[in-house]
Amino acid sequence: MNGAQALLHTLQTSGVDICFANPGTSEMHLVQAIGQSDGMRAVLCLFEGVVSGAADGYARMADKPAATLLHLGSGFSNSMANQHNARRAGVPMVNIVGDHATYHLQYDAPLTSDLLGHVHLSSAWTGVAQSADHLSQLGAEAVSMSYANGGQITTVIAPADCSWDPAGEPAKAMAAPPAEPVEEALLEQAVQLLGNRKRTGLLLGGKALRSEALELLGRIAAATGATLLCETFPARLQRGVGRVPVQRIPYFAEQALTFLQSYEQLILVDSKAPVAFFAYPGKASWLASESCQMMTLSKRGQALLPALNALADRLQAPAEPAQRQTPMSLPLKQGPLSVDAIGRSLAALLPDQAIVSDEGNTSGLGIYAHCMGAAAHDWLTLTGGAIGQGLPLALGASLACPERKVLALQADGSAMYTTQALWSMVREQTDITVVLLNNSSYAILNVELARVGAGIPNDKTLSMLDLSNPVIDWTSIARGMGMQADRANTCEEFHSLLQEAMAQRGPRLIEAMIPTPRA
Ligand SMILES: Cc1ncc(C[n+]2csc(CCOP(=O)(O)OP(=O)(O)O)c2C)c(N)n1
Ligand SMILES: [Mg+2]
Repeated sequence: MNGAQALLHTLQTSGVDICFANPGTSEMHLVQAIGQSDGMRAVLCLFEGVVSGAADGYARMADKPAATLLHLGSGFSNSMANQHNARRAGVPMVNIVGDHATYHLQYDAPLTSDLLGHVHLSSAWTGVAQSADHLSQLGAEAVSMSYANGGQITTVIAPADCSWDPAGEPAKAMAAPPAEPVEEALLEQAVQLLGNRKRTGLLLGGKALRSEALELLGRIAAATGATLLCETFPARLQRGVGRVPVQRIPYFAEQALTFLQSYEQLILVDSKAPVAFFAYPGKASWLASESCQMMTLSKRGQALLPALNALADRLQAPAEPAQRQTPMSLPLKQGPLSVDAIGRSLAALLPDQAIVSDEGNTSGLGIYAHCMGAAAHDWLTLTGGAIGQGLPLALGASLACPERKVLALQADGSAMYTTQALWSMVREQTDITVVLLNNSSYAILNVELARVGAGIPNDKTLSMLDLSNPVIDWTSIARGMGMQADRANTCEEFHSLLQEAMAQRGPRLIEAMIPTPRA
């Protein structure tokens, strides 16, 4: 057995059974070891941003890490934007990054770079292998540490000689670090705040947005009159019919300020204090009212369910939550296609237990609102704001949950960052429907341009936010990667294509031609 084979063995006995890969020469022994393994699924991705985004989507749905396989500093840095989104999502992920052989580094060959510098930007734990045996030991540690703090990114740097040198026994799997309990004093403080009759919001993020936690929070709301609020960009929100609904904080700062103004108290549950996504001249960054009292009940990675159970008990919460979502969809529209019409169709057609990867950007927010009363589903969003996440995330989510329909709500500009994901969706025979929202524009940036007060834009400025010259033909792009694709210009065409897609399995793309917003 060589170091690469020992590492593979250790990863698998540690529960890692899928690897999103874009390898190079320094990873050839690892590729060979994956090829020889029975239990490790290998998913080739044609850009590293697809690798990291897919590993994120996989982890959000499977609650365990995928491995990535990346090529030296340049390969790793190509994966960076979606590493960032994954870090913000708080998911477990295990990067395996090949490096030059230990004795080769001194020669500064062309692909040599500051690999640790790249890796440290997103990785909470990093190990650099010194030998073949050390490599599999680091594999065990990396998987274990990926579960720390509720989920984090770990990286094993694998010099080529550590992969090809002979190894002894593969390292044994290591237990995940235990979650810390929520402090007693904080539970007591929450009981006090929830009982003082002030207007209180429970601001939820992370794992507090899973259905089991939401049930408890809904009961706590029923006992106390508190309102359940949701961070603007949740990693995974379980919603739809039968679930406990939450109110999502708006994206635009002025709307968020108004939304939060009346809350005298905010109790943070696995979430951060609400701040504006960007600064705008003369506008507030801090979104809660100045007099709002804020407390953190639980932080990411703490044992949330026992704490919520204890809180519900102390408050003698009723068995039923304050609210439960009932079915809701609006009548379908006719005529030229619009975001509103897409939302209505989705609300009506989303199958039970669908997974939505929302990188719809300007279109996504409206469609989200429409789907409130759709069948029970999981909604995944752009946690770190670095676009190019939606398609890879859908790919990973689908591989984690192959029996569930995945819908990628995908804005056109963002889709161009990681289009290669379409190819892997086809190759892996995923059950993904991509709704490609073609507005031929960086629409949000037209809005932001006005909001930051940069002055009256001229044509040259506006051209930097415009995707209509030439218009991107998404139907052809998808077909070029082997994916069934159709274009919808009207509400009726869209609805019938979506209906067809929801009724069958397999990857396909619906290019939704929606109006181009004008600045
Ligand atoms: C990695 C990264 N690069 C650039 C940006 C800046 N940016 C934010 S939104 C956006 C354009 C989004 O356009 P599109 O995806 O078509 O969505 P639309 O606004 O049209 O709904 C850009 C370039 C970013 N957020 N992340
Ligand atoms: Mg667009």
